Amino acid sequence: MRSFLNVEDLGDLKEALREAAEIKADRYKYDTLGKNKTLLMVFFNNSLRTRLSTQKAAMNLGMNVIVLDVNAGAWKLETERGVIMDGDKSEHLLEAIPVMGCYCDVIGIRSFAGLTDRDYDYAETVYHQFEKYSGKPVFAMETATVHPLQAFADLITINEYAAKRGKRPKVVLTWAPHPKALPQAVPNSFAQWMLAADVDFVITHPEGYELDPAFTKGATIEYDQRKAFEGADFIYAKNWSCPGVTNREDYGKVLSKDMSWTVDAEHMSWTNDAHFMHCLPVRRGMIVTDDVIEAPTSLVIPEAANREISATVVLKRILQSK
Ligand code: AN0
Ligand code: CP
Repeated sequence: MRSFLNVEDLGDLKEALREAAEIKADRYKYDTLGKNKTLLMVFFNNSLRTRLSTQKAAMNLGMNVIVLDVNAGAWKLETERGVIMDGDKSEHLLEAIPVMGCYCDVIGIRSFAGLTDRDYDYAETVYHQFEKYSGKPVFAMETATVHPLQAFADLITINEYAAKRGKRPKVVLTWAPHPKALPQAVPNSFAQWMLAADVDFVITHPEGYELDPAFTKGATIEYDQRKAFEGADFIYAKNWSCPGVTNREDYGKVLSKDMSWTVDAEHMSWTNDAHFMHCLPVRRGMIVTDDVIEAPTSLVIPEAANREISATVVLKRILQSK
């Protein structure tokens, strides 16, 4: 695997889940695979889980790790081509990327959507520049439109807990309110991965929040949140800003802060005693109430723990295919 962005990059999902279970049973099984190989993690945005779990995954495989926080100590980078660099940006990404490629064997990239230029974001411009100019295999640690390490960890978690229920699970992705504009990467990837998995999948959100059909084709969209929640085994909450599908000018905007969408105990009472999930970080009182996130059915911590597993599988695949 030279690039990890979409669910198809992983190939057969059942095989990937089998591999995840193997790693989970013995996470050091391949601890010499990465000897003298260096992972460079490049962060253009903040992170807690991705930073720690991906570094841990690399250490499980015996790799060395370098972390670069672009906005904390590196030169300010220009990303557009053809500009006169007379402002505050000292270096161009087109030099920085091949230089980064000189010092490592694999590169992970976190580069969120800017949420102002839909075409630029949805073309995955920054990620593809790393693919093209670094000379190394690359993987997404949340890029402009996707967060596949998260979606893979979510699938691993759903697979584990669905097995305990003994039925094909109903999984619901619900929009929930948030004070700031957030990217669509997490819901895009979650939808893409759920549609490739063996689950009944429903998406619910207020009108205007339709996700890009490239990620949701084939999913059931139910605008009535209560109807969507009925019979659900897993409730996956997430805020996202307007994807600009029905109205391009609204791209990246906060269209609603409707608190009736906050997942509380009453919402959960409509479900089949569902597990609550969220990728974290989460704002309590906005996305979910304290009692729901603290309930025994909440999976937010096991889900975060599985980030180490999804990252170990992905790095292992990258190392093995070199
Ligand atoms: C980010 C997002 O919504 O994409 C990261 C989530 C993993 N969240 C925030 O910026 C709060
Ligand atoms: N879920 C997730 O990716 O968290 P971080 O933004 O803290 O890495």
